[in-house]
Amino acid sequence: MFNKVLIANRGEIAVRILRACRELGMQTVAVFSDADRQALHVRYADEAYLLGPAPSRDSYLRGDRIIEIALKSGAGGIHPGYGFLAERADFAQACVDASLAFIGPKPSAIAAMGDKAIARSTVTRAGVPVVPGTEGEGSLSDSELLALAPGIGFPLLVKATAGGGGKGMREVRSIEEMPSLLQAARREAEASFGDGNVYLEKLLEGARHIEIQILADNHGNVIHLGERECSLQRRHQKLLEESPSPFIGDDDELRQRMGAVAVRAAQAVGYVNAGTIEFLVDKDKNFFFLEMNTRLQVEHPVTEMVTGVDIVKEQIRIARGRQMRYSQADLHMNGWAIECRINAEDPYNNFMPSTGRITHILVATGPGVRVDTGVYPGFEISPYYDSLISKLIVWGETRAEAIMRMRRTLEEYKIVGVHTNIPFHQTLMDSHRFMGGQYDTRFVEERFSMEAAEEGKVDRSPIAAILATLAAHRQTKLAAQFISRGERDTSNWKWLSRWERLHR
Ligand code: MV4
Repeated sequence: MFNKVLIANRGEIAVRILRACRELGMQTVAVFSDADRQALHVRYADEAYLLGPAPSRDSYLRGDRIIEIALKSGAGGIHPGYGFLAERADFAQACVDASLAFIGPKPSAIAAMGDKAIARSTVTRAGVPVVPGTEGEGSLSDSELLALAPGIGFPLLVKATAGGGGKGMREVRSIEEMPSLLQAARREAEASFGDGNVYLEKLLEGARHIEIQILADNHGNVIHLGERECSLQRRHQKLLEESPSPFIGDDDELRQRMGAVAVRAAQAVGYVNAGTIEFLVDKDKNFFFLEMNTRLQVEHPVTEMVTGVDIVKEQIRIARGRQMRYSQADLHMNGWAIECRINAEDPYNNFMPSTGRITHILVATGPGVRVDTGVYPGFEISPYYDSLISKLIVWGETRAEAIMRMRRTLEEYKIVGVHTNIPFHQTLMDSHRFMGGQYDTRFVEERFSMEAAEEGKVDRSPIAAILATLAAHRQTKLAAQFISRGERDTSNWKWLSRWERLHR
């Protein structure tokens, strides 16, 4: 059994995992790239080793080097976090071959769920409902797909079997446009995954994207931790998640049915450790399996806030062969949690990534607030990795309290030096459809605009003056005190009355 963990990741998730290790009394090993010499995860760990140059393929994707470092440092377990090597069956196998515990599922479960066509047929055999589409595990030619399409019906989606997250996906509205869209999907899948294989699914329009967190140990126990609502996305990047889902709300019967189905899907591949089953839920509350993510997810904190379970600690215990500390009967969802992903990007300029040095941060704190971050003042945001700089998570007794708290927290949070999408989240918090929980997967792209925020926009010149002062005093710690609260209408009274009107 291991007492030392290597964290094969960076940024906020590496810090999150380091904290769990520390609380469990375990020793930690960090790895880092040239671009991350000054990173927080390096400072937090007991030991840290350089992997190589900044590009991921030369650093965080170097499974061979990471295993070598684990063996050299005496780490007995490797936590992959999310992204990078987290869902690579070959890496999980290489860990096992080196007698290292991969803190995640078995390689066979990663592989079975990694091929979306195999995942569909495997869970179907276990009685899990899937969206109508092509069946079986083999690859189908264009002519076979064209012959099957009318039976499925239009509109439909062409999806990459190696895909997930929307890459290599094409919407097809008629048989005429299908041949060229099949080619486009195959080309994109080939370029992204080195595998051009595709399958078909009927397109479900206006559906919600809701996922169920599960945990499974090596003793045959599998439990679910309720759902997360993930419909607020832009170009397949999630921006905000909440738990419970406002669509499921107090329909505990639906929650338990979806949870039981998620448990069955996990059992179908002999799943162990933390995982997530994604569902599409239509307006009549019919739900369909989409795919399983065989990793810890970015948005796991909202589930932690409402269930009280520390998912990362539980992952480590499970990997050490222990029994889970919870049974299904122990788990209850308490209150409401919302997570805003704070990205270094400009919401006023088509969400363009923003790089540069963070000069000042005023962190939001206070009751019911959690901030998971990998940055600090002085840290340089490089273009090499994703733009997530922190996650702002709030808890409230009710959804209304959580939204009020998120508004307050977004007001408090100041990051100077790079653009962030904080104004996007503030606009979202003011949106009537968000307040009412009435949104689906197309909301951000089709019905939401930053213009609404621009409308009542005030003269920003005082802020410019303050920032100029800040720049002049950047050497002094005092300068941070000058960051103003901004001229936004910060009164909650107007907002409260809106809320009440909406719920009359
Ligand atoms: C779908 C779908 C509708 N019908 N499948 C997107 C990423 C991947 N996890 C699966 N995804 C979807 N699959 C069927 N049969 C809707 C989505 C979807 C989506 C689609 C377009 C734009 C944004 C979206 C956000 C979430 C899910």
